[in-house]
Amino acid sequence: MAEPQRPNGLIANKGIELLTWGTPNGVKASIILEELKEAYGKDYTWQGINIGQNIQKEEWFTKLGPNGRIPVIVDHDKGGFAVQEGLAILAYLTRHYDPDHKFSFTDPLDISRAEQWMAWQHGGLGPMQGQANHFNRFTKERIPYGMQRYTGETERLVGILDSHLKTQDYLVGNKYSIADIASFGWVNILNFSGVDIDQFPNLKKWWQRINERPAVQRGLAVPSKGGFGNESYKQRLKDDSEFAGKEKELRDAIGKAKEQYGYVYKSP
Ligand SMILES: N[C@@H](CCC(=O)N[C@@H](CS)C(=O)NCC(=O)O)C(=O)O
Repeated sequence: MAEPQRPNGLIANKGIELLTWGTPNGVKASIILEELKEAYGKDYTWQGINIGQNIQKEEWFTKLGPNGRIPVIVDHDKGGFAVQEGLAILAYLTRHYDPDHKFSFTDPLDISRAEQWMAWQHGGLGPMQGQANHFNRFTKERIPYGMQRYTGETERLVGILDSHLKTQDYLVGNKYSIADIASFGWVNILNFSGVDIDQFPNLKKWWQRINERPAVQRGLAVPSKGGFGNESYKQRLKDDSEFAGKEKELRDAIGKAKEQYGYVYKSP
């Protein structure tokens, strides 16, 4: 099959165009767009922006998303209005294209509750779990302090979600909404980040509940299905002994780093 052409500009002239990659932040946008498509028949166009090739740093892209990161949406029906940042994308899309509030709220207090969880995801879970991935997997040398600091912070933060979900199925108003979508992509790769989702039973049930939704599965497959979700990660541990060996070695290294710095799990 021929390689898709490297994106170098927008390709649609109506509706929403999504510029994205299959990452925990990227899937926030593709999941809500798939939900809106299923609920209201609202179609959208997407382009895969391979972040490994730094397409998100090119001028045509940063004119739309000045931060040079995915996801970004462009609304061709609103004069080419561009939106960057997951929270702003989730809020924009539901404000304009969720008239029945299937994934959003009308009560000002619920709107505030949703904003609080989404702000928490942007300021806490995303950055901390992102650094856990960085220190556990992407640095050339292993730095035990960073490994235990960020893996520990990720545990502390998902512990907060787990306690909140003890008495309710979803984060706000007991209804699946953009507040859940904001954190789902990160929780979906918790095992990859060095934290076992099985430690958090309420969170695990929430993750399963959301993961079962057909629109979520379709959203996770834009631009292509990734292999880092908790399900595929666990399956690979069973099927691939070399992978399982490397992962055990990483888990042991995280455990040792925690011991070295006297880390004790505590949430909040
Ligand atoms: N807070 C932003 C973060 C966006 C972000 O960090 N995107 C990452 C992928 S998950 C990215 O584009 N990384 C590529 C880069 O840093 O150049 C959001 O939630 O949308």
